[in-house]
Amino acid sequence: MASYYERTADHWRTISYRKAISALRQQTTHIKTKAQALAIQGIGERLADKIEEIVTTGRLQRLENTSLTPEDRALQLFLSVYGVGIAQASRWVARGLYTLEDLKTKADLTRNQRIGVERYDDFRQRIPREEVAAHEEIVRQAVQEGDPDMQTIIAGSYRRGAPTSGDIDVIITKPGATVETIRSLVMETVVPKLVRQGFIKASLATSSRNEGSKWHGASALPDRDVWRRIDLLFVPGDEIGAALLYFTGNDIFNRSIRLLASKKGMCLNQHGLYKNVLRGAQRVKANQGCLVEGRDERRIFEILGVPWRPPEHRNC
Ligand code: TTP
Ligand code: MG
Repeated sequence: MASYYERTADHWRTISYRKAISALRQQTTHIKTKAQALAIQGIGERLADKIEEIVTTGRLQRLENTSLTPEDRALQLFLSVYGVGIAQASRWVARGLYTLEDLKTKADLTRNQRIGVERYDDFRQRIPREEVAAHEEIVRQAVQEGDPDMQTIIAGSYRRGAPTSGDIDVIITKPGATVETIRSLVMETVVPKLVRQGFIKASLATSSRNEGSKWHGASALPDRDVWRRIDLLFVPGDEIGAALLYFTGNDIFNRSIRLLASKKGMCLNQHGLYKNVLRGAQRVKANQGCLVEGRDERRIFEILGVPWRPPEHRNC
């Protein structure tokens, strides 16, 4: 609400929201009711109502109403296109672009964004569970034609038991294999083969940071014209436990288990659980620490002292 009022140059309301936010931040207990909110200096009736609404419903009607202007709607539309971030979306809106057609004809799109616009409806559709499995089956066959010992595992929301998924996350791994071995099999053999088969429709460029350990793209089943977002994740055998944990998510669960690790002087990431991690101010890591466990997902829970949570119970 504060940023909405800032955009509409309503200074008085902007300031009152800012004050309320900072007063809320300073509370040591969780504010759950209107009465608790009213007891805080700087929070009046109407703000207290909104706080209670957020706590009880998880949303705020008034905020949802702010997306009623054409600019707000355009911004939200552009932000939902694959490959588009807030800075780019805002620049397009400021230039007076409002529709996907405007983007196609008037914007200077990257290759990823062009695919995102052209396949907008496809990528927005949820993917039924059986279809996720069918995509993985095609990938698995191609992978195992190249190396019979290589395995594929579907992670993400599918592994958490979701009936539909936003994309398809496929881990490719093999005991003893390095990320280089897996990457070269996938990039030199599997992807070209699946492109020739017509299953892979497009490769999407990824940020250079993760270039080496994953491939992003789009795929479609032989009898269907709907393109799906698919990620192939290259996981060395030694890291499979930590990678399963990371790529199963969800992101909120990941955040809390990583925080727990850091409170115990350890560090958890997609490669492993590390101990003897030195931290300075703001918990910033001063060293990498030494690897305690990477291979076994259950062992990571044990070492952290957390009872095993099956993937279906990680929907936080
Ligand atoms: P996603 O595929 O983005 O999420 P998802 O599979 O849980 O849900 P969806 O059906 O919408 O695809 O990412 C897969 C997992 O990777 C996610 O569950 C947790 C992890 N992850 C993070 O921990 N942080 C992140 O910012 C992202 C993008 C993913
Ligand atoms: Mg996913």
